Amino acid sequence: ADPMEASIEVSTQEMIRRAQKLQIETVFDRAVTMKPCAIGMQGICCKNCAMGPCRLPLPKGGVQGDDTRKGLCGATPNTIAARNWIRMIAGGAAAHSDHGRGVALTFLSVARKETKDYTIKDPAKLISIAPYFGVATTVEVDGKKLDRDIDEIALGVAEAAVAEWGKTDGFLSYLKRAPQPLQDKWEKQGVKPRNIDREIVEIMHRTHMGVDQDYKNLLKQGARASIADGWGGSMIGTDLQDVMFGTPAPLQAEANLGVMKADHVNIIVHGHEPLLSEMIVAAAQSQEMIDLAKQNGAKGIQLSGICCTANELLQRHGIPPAGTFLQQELAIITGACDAMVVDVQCIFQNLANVAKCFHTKLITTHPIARMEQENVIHIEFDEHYAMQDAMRIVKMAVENFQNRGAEVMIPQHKTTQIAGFGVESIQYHLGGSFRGSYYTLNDNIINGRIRGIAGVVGCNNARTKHNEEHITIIKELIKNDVIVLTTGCSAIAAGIHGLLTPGAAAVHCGPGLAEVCETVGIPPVLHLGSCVDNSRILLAATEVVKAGGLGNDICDLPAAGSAPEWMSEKAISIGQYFVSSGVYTVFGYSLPLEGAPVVKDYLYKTMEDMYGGMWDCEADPVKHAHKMIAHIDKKRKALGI
Ligand code: BF8
Repeated sequence: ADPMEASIEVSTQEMIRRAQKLQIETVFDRAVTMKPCAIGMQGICCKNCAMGPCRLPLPKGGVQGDDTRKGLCGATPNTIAARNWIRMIAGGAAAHSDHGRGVALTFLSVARKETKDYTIKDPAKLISIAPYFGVATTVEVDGKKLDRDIDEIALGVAEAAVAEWGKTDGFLSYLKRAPQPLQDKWEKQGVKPRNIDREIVEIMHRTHMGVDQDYKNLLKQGARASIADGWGGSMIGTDLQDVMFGTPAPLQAEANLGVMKADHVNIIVHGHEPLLSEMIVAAAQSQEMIDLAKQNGAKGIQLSGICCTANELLQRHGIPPAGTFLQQELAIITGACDAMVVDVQCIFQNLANVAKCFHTKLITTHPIARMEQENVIHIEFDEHYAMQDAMRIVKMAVENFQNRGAEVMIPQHKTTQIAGFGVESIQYHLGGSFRGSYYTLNDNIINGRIRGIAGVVGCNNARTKHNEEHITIIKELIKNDVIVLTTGCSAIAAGIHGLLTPGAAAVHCGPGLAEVCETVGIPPVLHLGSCVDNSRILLAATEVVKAGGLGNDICDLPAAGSAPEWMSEKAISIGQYFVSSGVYTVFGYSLPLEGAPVVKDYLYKTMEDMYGGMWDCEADPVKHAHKMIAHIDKKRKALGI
């Protein structure tokens, strides 16, 4: 791979060069030698039964040609593309929601007082979510309303939250948080999720050989499962994480591979669930471990993160992200990573091969995500003994410091950023002093200083130039006075490229947005956390609706969504729940729909009539941003502003 072609980011380029010099294969090399399957890429390969895989002929120029061969069962391109699409949603919703389930079960242990390692750090948040689960927050004693005991509220919320995954009656509790017109649309379309697990299981059933054959019906179930992710598993996950670990507030931190320190023990946490990493923070900051690090010849312990675990630790503790999804192998190639601790999702199988070339201890911690290579250590994390497990892991990393090889090369690039925004802190910065809502934000959208709101989120993808699309799109949006909310690897990229500072406003923004950011003292790009925290964007959008003056539903807002370098199934689930919540959502790279133009049309156009939001895809980042801006302008016009 040509490092300059692989990434726009300097430390990434440096580390790719080093990997090549050391003859260590990375994702960037594999992207050259392994090309994607053209038929799969277009969404029309069906491998759901053993009469296949049936690879349907590609349409030419967007229309089906003379070759109308079908799958052996008769499946058409529409059925196959729709099935494949919603199976991606099932995969993505399952990943987010199983993460959320883990959080909910841990919270149940907290509420039952089975663990002492986790506590309730934000009781106010707990009290604010309790009513959605039907849990009372006050009691009447002698005709007086008194605050209910927080432990009782916790138990009520924990039991109700865990039940959301399998409840037998009614619909998901959090649907009530959406604007009423949106709830009405879901009702009318018949896509209100009943429980989280059921919608995912039903996708697997419907896409089994010979079940649902109507692409429209399949896509409806995809919408329903995605809503169960965004307004269910992910949202509950985010909320209960905030309750246990604290609701984020803006803080300063650094970003990029340069945060690793040659004279410190470097521990990198990678994956998604903060259950373990929160404990690793506590263990790494304990005097016992700091002393042990010094005894082992290090000056201290430097903790950093990769992927969404990085975002979780960043937003609550200011622990710096060492890199995005595509930098995970490179962090080990520095030769300075004493331990990489992983849990679930977005973890390269190749990490073990890279770790083998260095002293790095690669530690898996989750029973559902193990690696077979003999150099991988498995320390299963049990939330009942959380601190004990974390201390064991940190100790192993510290003792490994002295095994470092001579060749350590940490790229000397890092930036400063402000991260940790959320629904509450946006209200603090952009709310009004009398109306507690998003009044200042709405006011500035109405007066035109802020043209609109964009959510730019999601992965990196080795089929595109690392970070180029994220950064080009974000810059183009803020140049045109569109404020950006970001999560996931996109947020890490924005931090690495210096866009998460208040100072970025003067350099990159149009005059209106720059003025607002400078007055309020916020960056033009707000880091809202990890990928499950996209639920924060749904709630922020709902707050904007509530603050008034911009219509009465999310689809009325001058807003748009984007995942410029998406790669995971989770991204499709997120994209679909944004669309199903009324947001025009543009993906970069390519979507697996070209082989089924009818399905593509349904997602890109018909869905707008159903939910107010619709899909789009644009690989060119400048055009991509301008499609979003055009949509924002269309909504401004409709609002008469
Ligand atoms: O959940 S953005 S590459 S790390 S999938 Fe993975 Fe994509 Fe990164 Fe976070 Ni989200």
